Amino acid sequence: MEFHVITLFPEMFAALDAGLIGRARNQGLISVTAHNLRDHGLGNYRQVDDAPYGGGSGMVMRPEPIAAALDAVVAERSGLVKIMMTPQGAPFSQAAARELAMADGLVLIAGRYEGFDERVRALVDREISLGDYVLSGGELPAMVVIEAVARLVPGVLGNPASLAEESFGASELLEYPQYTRPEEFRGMRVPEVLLSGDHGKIRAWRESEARRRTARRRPDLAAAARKT
Ligand code: 9D3
Repeated sequence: MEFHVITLFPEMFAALDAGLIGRARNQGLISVTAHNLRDHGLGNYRQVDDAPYGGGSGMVMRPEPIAAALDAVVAERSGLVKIMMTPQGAPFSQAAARELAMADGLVLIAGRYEGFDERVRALVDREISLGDYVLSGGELPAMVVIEAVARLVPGVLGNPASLAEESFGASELLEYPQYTRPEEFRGMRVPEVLLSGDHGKIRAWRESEARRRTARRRPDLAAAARKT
């Protein structure tokens, strides 16, 4: 699967050289290419932004450089889903990641400044937000989307059992508490049931802990899980 990003800060995407995503790229399972929006900037100053019509503070991303960058990426490629990263987009979710993983590739547009010229919306297939908090641009959100989607590409996760287990959706429970060695750490002991070797009892304990924890911490998920 191909991931393309249109950004003023292509160097930020070096973060995706590391870890699972880096390995998947080296194996040729996915590719990640950051395209510098400045290369499509206007005039001698390669301008990509301008003052808002009607006045107001801050600068707005002009549509032409984004259109030119999108055209350059999409040329001679098919099956790419075009996505704008914006605080006004649909909240990102595991369900959205699953949908996007069916595409041949994604083109993510990461903005800076106060936002995009409204007409950029006409150039994309969808708009995604990471959630209701203020960031400085769309680069980190774009990386989050790439990581979440790339993990769903066959072969990227070494261990497909972990993929089967993590069917995280609107109607799933939080994870049960996990322990490893030592049996006692700073006076805190591993629950006796996990040392018992009774796999039926262990399964029941994990399920009830997952329910209890979800009810306390995520009543929204607990309500959704009750309906299934
Ligand atoms: C503080 C500025 N805001 C009010 C004028 C508007 C605003 C503009 C641009 C707020 C954030 C941004 C930059 N953010 C993104 O490009 C972004 C984002 C985010 O800030 N939060 C969650 N998801 C996303 S996706 C892209």
